[in-house]
Amino acid sequence: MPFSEFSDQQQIIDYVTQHIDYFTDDSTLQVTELSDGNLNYVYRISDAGGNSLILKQTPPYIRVIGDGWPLTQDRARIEYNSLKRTAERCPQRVPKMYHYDAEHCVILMQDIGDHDNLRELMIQRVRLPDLAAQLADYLAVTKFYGSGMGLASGEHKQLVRESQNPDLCQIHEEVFFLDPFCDHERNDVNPALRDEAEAFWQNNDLKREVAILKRRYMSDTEALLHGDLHTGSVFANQNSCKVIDMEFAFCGPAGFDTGVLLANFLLNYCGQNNLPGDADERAGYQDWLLTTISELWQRFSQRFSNLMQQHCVDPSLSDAGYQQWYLQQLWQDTLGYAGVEISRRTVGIAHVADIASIESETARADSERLALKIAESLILRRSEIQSPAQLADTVRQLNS
Ligand code: SR1
Ligand code: MG
Repeated sequence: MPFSEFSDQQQIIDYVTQHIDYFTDDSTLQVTELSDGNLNYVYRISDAGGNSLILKQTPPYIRVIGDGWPLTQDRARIEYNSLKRTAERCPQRVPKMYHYDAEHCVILMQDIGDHDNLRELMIQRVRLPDLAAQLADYLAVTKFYGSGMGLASGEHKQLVRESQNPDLCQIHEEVFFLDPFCDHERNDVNPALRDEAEAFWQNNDLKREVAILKRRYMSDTEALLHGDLHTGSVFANQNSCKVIDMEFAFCGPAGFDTGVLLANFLLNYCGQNNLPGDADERAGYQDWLLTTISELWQRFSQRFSNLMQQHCVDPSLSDAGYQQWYLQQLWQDTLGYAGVEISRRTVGIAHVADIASIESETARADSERLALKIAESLILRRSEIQSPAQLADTVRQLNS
């Protein structure tokens, strides 16, 4: 019988103690529900001695909606495979996995409670000196070794097959590439932004470019993606960062992951115009965000370039001119998908706290207006904006 959900805390404790030998004293175990994403249940199980782990349970529906919106439990397998593959190449960037149970759609993993959600850290304007280097390395290694450059052809084809994730991809095909570019009933539009949203929906050049990006998203199996790499999927502290929530993973265009991440830095930039706090401090943080994007891209492209030069398994993809072209193309894809992510987080169904937490409707619309202008520029001008420096100039100009 398909597993639905644990009915009480004792069932969770029994599950953990029956499946792994992690706690020395089972008598003091406590369960705290942490679920804050849309899709799954997440619990922390801890003992009196300060030991703890996380149980993630994937129900056959979207958690925040309930069984009125069924959703495949195969997403637990997708997440498990992706976590496992990431751990093989970048063990520091993911929580350790202790147990996977395909039948019950449960993953037991390391508690990363000594890290905080990156979105929350950015809203509080916390600067993380090693973040760019850590994420650049994670992105370069996972994209390279999840592609036909780092994997033999047959292995890559096998990866493409085992990473088919049609139901979750369909959700993103709709909420990323359809809804934000038309007056869709699922959209959540600030009434104070209505005029700009209407104009956005009438931009046919934009729709054409989004269709081009969508076709690539739907048909290009270039590399194994995280698939939803926003700042809520990253946990960080001053020394470390970890990436979680891989249920949207599939083989798609590498620039989708880099783009979604970069977009969330820019969404925070837009929010900083109207979040509470000292204006100089907020402007200083906006500079830090643009510098961090630049450092992230420089480090990512350098690392990716080294991997291509030294570890490419396919001689026909080792040509230096091709590799240079590839990275430039990847930058353009990054900008395009960043524009799409910014669009969907501004006028689509799933907003982000960097802007949504701004209480005043008019102040929030001010940040959203900037977000839409940046989104439009990134999508339409992605081949003109050739470097992070040009991106920073573009963003600053739009914000002036
Ligand atoms: C139904 S909206 C799907 C989104 O929810 C999560 O917040 C993910 O970001 C996903 O894109
Ligand atoms: Mg998520």
